[in-house]
Amino acid sequence: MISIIVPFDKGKNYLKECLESIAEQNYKEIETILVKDETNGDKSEDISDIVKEYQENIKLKVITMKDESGVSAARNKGIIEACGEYVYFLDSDDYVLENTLTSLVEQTEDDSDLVYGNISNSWYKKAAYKTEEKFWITEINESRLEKYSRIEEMTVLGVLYRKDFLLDNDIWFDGEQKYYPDAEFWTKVLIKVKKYGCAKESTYVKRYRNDSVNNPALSQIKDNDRERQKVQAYLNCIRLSKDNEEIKNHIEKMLCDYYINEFCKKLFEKNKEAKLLMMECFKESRITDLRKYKHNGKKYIRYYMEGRLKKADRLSYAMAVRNKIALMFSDKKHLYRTINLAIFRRMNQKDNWIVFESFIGRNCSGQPKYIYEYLQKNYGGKFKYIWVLEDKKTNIDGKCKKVKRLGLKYYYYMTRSKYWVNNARQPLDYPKRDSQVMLETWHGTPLKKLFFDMDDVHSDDPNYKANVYKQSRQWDYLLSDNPFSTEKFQSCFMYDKEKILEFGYPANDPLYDKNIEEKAQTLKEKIGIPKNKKVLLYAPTWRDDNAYGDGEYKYESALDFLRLKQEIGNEYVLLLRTHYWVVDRMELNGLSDFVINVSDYDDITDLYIVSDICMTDYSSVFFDYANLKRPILFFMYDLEKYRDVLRGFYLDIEKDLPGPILKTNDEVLEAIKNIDSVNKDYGTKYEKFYNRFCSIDDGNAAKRVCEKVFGL
Ligand code: C2G
Repeated sequence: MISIIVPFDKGKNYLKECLESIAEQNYKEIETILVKDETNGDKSEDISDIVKEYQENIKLKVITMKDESGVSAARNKGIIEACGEYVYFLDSDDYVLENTLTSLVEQTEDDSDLVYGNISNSWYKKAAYKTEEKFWITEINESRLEKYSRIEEMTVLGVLYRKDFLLDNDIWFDGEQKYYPDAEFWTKVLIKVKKYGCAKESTYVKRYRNDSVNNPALSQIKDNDRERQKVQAYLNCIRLSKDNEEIKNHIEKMLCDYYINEFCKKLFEKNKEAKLLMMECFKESRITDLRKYKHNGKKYIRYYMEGRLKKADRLSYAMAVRNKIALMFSDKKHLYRTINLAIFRRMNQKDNWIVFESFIGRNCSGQPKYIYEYLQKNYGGKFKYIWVLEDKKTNIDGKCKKVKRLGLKYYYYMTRSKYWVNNARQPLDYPKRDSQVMLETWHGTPLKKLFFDMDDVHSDDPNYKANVYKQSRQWDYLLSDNPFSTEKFQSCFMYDKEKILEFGYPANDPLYDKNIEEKAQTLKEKIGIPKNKKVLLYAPTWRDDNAYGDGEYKYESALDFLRLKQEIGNEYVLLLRTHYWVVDRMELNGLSDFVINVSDYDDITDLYIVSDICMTDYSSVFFDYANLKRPILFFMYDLEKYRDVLRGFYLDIEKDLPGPILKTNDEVLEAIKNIDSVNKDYGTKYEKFYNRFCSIDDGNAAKRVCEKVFGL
């Protein structure tokens, strides 16, 4: 029998996936020992429902720890409780693929001490696991050691241990080690192991955690003692391996690399205890060959071998100053930031300066545009208006200063202006002054789950949640269009309700303009829409998992433009509006008199005004468009994937949407051709939807916002 040892402190969702993966194992002769940290008493997470669900089929036994905590203590307890011939460590935030245990067991022989398998890393839950993720086989001979370049890579996971091998050799986890318990345990194993096997079909999936704010992994916890513990782990491994030349050499090599490349950075700021331990490491390791290290590396090692810690501090300080200067001149961004901090920050702040930015400077649109226009019209010269843009040629009505995003002038105006009005996230590391006021208007009512409400993050940046947390702490106000958004923004941004302005969206003000019909005619001419044609606006959103790189997404849709042209081209033109993250620009061969590509048109509000039907997928555009009470269609050709893997929704889409969900081109055409009956069918739902999401918008949102934020 195999005893699977699962330490748990928090993270119920992860735990469920983990236990589910045990239940799905082909191999059934198992027991599962869940060691639960309850040192927090009542505050510890209640997992009784999960325990109940899995109790029977994976023979789940729960042991609680009330006085001790940490992975080391939990695993040791698990070993003591284990009844199986073999033990297998599985962390509660990880999972195993179906054949993992069977293939490990198949490779055991009577006298083998252990069998090791593959370890793979993934950001995703099991349903979305991709086999192309980083993958390595954990060999335990010399070549396995070669694979480790850092002590934190040494892992006890993915391995089936014969329990008696551990007990006979007195191999336990060090209870003192909170962050790096695996290194010592694994060093002991490597020293003692005699016979082992390898199971190529076994896969342990180590899951990265994407929410370091609420649920940090051990490696993400910020703790001043972390570095000391790491050096202690090195020291213990060096001591343990003193009679095994090969293991000792490898650990010393890792130690030197870590010491030179990481530890010696800002040595002068380091904890004394960690430095003394590091000195101890060098004393015990007796490294003789320093030839492979560069000049300063050699010096650093010598100083610590000779106990001259002050000298090493001084060298580290000189290197830090040199690196800072080099960085400043190697990269404009650093230079500007330094000038900003050294010069602009010392200048006084201008109380009537306002910086506007929409969609990271890509255009002049959204709430910032309409707040700007309201102020220009009603308060003209009272303020100085600054627009942040990627392209300074962007057309903006009224007198304003245009500055290039992230250029030197950008820093100048950002630092000196009292107000910032934005509709996306500001640069992560922007040093905002306490006296500045930031109005985050955001850009839509969310259908798809955002930030802290998402389970997995499939877009590029794994630090998404931690970043948005940092950014949203700088917002003084967050604008909301309806009570629903107010509720969701509190959870998705972890944001205070008191700072949310539920005032409606300024960008929807023009949708209540009495002269909207005339405006539509003027805009149609400007865009080049033939007078005799009706307009279908197609405005889908982006796909998190389909990108060229950071913030550069691919166009993806199953919409068949040619077929649409053939069947409805006489009556309609189609305005193709890709999302602002999407960089692909479609070839429209043979479609020029049917499709007008308006992806680069500044303001989507104008496009709403000229359209007779709006078709989207999961984008928030329909919440705004619904203010017009015109028909809305939802082309959700990839609904299952988008809902179950990529994002998930805040609404019950079958019940709440104000239009039909269409999955094929046939269904799209059918709906467009019968748009009057679609209107009829969705009349009641539409009205309910309008009352729930659009009832605050009335054409005066900009006024309300300006009066509150600028004290007018
Ligand atoms: N947008 C656009 N063209 C599109 C899609 C969106 O101009 N084809 C603009 C609209 O102003 C829309 C906003 O970008 O309201 C947000 O678009 P979403 O597709 O919803 O995507 P995202 O930028 O991820 O915003 O809470 C807001 C959203 O749910 C998240």
